Amino acid sequence: MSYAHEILKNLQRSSPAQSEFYQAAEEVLASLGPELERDPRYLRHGIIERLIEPERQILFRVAWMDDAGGVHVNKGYRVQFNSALGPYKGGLRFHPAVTAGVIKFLGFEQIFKNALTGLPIGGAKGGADFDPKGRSDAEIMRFCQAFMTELHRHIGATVDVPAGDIGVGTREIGYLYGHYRRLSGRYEGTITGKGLDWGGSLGRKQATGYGCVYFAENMLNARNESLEGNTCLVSGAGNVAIYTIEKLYQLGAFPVTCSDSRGTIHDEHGIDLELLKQLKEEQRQPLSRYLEYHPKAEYTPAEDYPQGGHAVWRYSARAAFPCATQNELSGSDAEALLANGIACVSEGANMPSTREAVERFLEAGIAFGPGKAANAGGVATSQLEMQQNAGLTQWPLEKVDSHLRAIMADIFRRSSRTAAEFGQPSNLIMGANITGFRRVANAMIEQGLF
Ligand code: NDP
Ligand code: 2IT
Repeated sequence: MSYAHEILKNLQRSSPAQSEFYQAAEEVLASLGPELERDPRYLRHGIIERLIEPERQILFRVAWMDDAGGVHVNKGYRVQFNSALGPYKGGLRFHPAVTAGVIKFLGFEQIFKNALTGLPIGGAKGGADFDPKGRSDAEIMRFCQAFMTELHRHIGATVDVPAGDIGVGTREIGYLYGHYRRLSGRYEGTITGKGLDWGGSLGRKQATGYGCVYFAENMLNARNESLEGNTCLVSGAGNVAIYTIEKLYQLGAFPVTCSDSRGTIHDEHGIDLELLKQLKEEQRQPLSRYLEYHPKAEYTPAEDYPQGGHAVWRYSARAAFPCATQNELSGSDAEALLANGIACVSEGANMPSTREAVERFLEAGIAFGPGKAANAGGVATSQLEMQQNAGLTQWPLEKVDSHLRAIMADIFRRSSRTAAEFGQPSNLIMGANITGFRRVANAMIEQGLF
């Protein structure tokens, strides 16, 4: 049995029923093989065994009261995965499908993503199996306060710095940060994605989506192509999807789809971005209401996709941006995209493409940007927010955006260069995994065993 196989088998035995975590670990281990052969220090120092075991996992009860006085209990998580490169850093996800395995997959990916940014941040993730849908503002606030009542003792500006993810946007960050301040008595950069008047960074809200499009443009430019004038597919209708669509328009591309958990919109005239922001960002409405304003757009309900995923990938386009959730793009979706002439896939979400889909894209040799590279602009800009908080200052938007552009270009350049070292210049999965791994692994070796 190979070394990687043995590690994965042990993982399944010691951490049962965490399929998303195995999937993420398997993908990373599969691409590290040649690097582990090249440098025997990694095996000697037990780097892989240490990397796949979180440094600390916090699991806690979150008890809160709804507006009618009913008591609810949710599971809260913070997985502090690796701190070799800096304070733990990563988002919080509030979604009913959250489990320990989901948080571990996200935390594991975050280690390599954060390493790729070149900035001093370790990897972590957290969240709760709480469903914010249909809850009043007061209920959301009480939940966030209950969650922070436990979390606050484990975080700090140089210890662990949470941020948003699915179900955690500016509103939730506000309630979380407010309660953190109340409990700790400190006004410091312990959470990122804050409001612009109370410590937030200009450009953080837009950063993941913008960064994901910058990454696609880097990949296409290296192939003497660009996004300009091209039809694009976007899934999701949340923070990442909205600002992916905004940047696509700014670069002269033409996004025609978006989706939420209930269905998909295809608008051949291009997605109405202002309407999308109004419906999803401001009013938290179902996407189907788009049809009230654009009756000629096409709407496909999620029920038509009982295995998960959505209709987005059935349309024809040159570039695709999966920006909703994990495993939302299957092997057959990848085949449909390829048959329709897709040239570029840039992952705004974390692990949105299944194993089978990734294999199809690599075989076809299209420009494929894996999430840990393509969506790293969000966490990178979070780190810029930490820098601003530490310096008690706020940078102009142009400065943040020029840093973001440079970071995305640098991630692309370094990942491509590493992939080329191993004779596979267009395999950015291998390139990103090995580039991120080297930085963390070397820091772990140099800092001694723990
Ligand atoms: P949001 O909560 O703002 O939006 C998520 C969107 O995806 C919503 O439209 C939601 O639909 C849809 N969605 C969520 N779960 C499902 C599901 N199971 N099936 C179908 N649709 C679903 O989250 P973000 O935009 O912040 O996050 C999207 C992805 O990007 C996630 O994978 C996240 O980990 C990743 N990411 C986010 C970063 C950030 O800075 N926010 C940074 C890097 C990666 P509905 O509206 O119905 O809930
Ligand atoms: O997946 C991610 O990178 C995020 N949700 C953002 C993390 C962060 O700390 O900004």
